[in-house]
Amino acid sequence: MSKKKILLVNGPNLNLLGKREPEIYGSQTLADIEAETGAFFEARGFDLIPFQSNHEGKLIDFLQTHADADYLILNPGGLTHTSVVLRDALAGTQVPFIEVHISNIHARESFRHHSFLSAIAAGVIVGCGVQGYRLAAELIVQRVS
Ligand code: CA2
Repeated sequence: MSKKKILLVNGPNLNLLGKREPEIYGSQTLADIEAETGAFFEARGFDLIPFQSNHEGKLIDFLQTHADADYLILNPGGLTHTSVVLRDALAGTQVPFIEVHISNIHARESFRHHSFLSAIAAGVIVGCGVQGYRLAAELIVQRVS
């Protein structure tokens, strides 16, 4: 049987993790998170494909290219609060996804309180720090096994 294919997608500015604003986003880099999440899935017989872009269209192209994936962990960054086109892409591919936010968006500025994506997410993890990615990974292993 072929391995389950899991995507880890991070949106704009998340390439700066661990390099700026550690009081909000912690000190782990995106490379750390991708390596740890990849090792977690590999140990359980899954393939993880990580991707980050600062460009909305590149994120959409990636999601469409991998529309055969079994599950997606997605931190859309600021696009969470603005992007109808990303929501349309996610609805179109129908890959189930867990939306992850490192910070507690509900405790921040009011413009961060609304997500265009949460209504079509399989789950949402908010405000658990970078550990949110690991929590999403554990949930996915349970759900697709
Ligand atoms: O809390 C989250 O994970 C966010 O998705 C992060 C976005 C923000 O716009 C959302 O409201 C909540 C921002 C990502 C920017 O990431 C940085 C990381 C380190 C330093 C600077 C920015």
